[in-house]
Amino acid sequence: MRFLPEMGTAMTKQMLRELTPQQYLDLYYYMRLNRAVEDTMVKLFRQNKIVGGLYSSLGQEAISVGTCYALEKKDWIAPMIRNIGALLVKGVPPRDIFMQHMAKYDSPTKGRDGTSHFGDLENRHIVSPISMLGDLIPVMTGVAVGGRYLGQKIVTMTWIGDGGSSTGVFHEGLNFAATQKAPFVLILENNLWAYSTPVRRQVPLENLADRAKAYGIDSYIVDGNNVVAVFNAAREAVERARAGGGPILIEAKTFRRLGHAQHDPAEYVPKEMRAYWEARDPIALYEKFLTAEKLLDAAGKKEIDEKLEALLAAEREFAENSPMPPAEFAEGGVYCTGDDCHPIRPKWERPAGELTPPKSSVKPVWTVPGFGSGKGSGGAGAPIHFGDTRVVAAGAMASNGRPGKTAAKPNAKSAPKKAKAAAAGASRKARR
Ligand SMILES: Cc1ncc(C[n+]2csc(CCOP(=O)(O)OP(=O)(O)O)c2C)c(N)n1
Ligand SMILES: [Mg+2]
Repeated sequence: MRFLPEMGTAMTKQMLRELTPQQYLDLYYYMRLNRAVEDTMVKLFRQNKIVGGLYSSLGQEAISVGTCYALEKKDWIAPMIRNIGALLVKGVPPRDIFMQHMAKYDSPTKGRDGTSHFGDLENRHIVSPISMLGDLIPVMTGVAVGGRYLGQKIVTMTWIGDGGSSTGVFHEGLNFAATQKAPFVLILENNLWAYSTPVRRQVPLENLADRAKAYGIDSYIVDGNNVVAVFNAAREAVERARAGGGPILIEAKTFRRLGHAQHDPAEYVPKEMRAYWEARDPIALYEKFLTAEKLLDAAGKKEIDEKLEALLAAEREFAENSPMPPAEFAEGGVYCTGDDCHPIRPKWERPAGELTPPKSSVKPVWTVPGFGSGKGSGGAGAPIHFGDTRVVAAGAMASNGRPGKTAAKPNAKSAPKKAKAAAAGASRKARR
């Protein structure tokens, strides 16, 4: 495990990899945008214009923004409820987020969803959130492995909470990602609470990054309220994953400043705890840093304030003016209806040579006889298709463990008992 900048350490440029002035300011802009979008939605919620639940990433903006900013355009994300910042970095316009929560007709799901269950597979490479905590880990591992299969050199990323890291699928997914050496980065946002359960009451670990040890993968611990530290950790993890180093877990330590959602006043949170974290607001901390480093002055800040104000007023107006969907619309688009819904096709047809060493970045630990000799649905050679591989009778196995020339399919039902016993003995021998 590697420890990046300690919690509470003051930010200095020296301890971090240098960023360009534009990168420093982008991180600031996106955190401000993240907060402004959520502030606007709180207003809409209080006016009863938000249809579903409203969650908040107040105080956690540095995590969504700093991690997603480390990705390239072609990379894939799957955000959860507190990752609106990641959507914004990926280029989702605020109006889509507003309309989605207001269930408006022009929203990405055409008013069928009242929160953030939407993605963009075509352009921005966003997989929709899955409410069952942890399920996105195997899904994004699949996307990562799929991208490698297609030679795309992509990295995938998703986020999980301290509570979500105790689900079974978190462990199954991370184990799967580790064994597959998937180019996948998992961000564990430890905000100390899962609903009203403090992290200490649900997991006996000081550092949730330790979960990575069980799967033999590397992990980082980072101050989740320090956007540059988060970005640097994510950038390093993304580079390593892209280079074939396998998945990496980043634990970002932070605090959930509001309740689980708007309905929850979070009175169970000790006052001193809240006060401690409020004093470590990621945007206020970063503003101080930018000012001290002369990257932002009063005029620059005013410019960003005005830009955000104008943008959000226009986006909110658009969203409010969008109609509600017609009632009869509710019954459509519930299930995939084929090409008009989901015109994406699996791309199986690649020659085995492209997928096996030395071209493949994964070393095989064993080989399958007949691998690559099967037929794909289109009739061409299918490199991963075991159905057409000749089944080798144990007796036909040559002493080197490879199939002999006259392989025949064994028929368990009709084979005489004696022959079956001999075959079983031979296969035990072959295994030895
Ligand atoms: C598998 C599963 N179990 C329970 C829930 C209900 N649920 C939704 S959010 C939540 C708390 C999550 O806490 P945490 O993972 O720490 O994320 P945070 O809300 O703090 O960001 C729970 C229990 C769920 N969505 N999925
Ligand atoms: Mg939590």
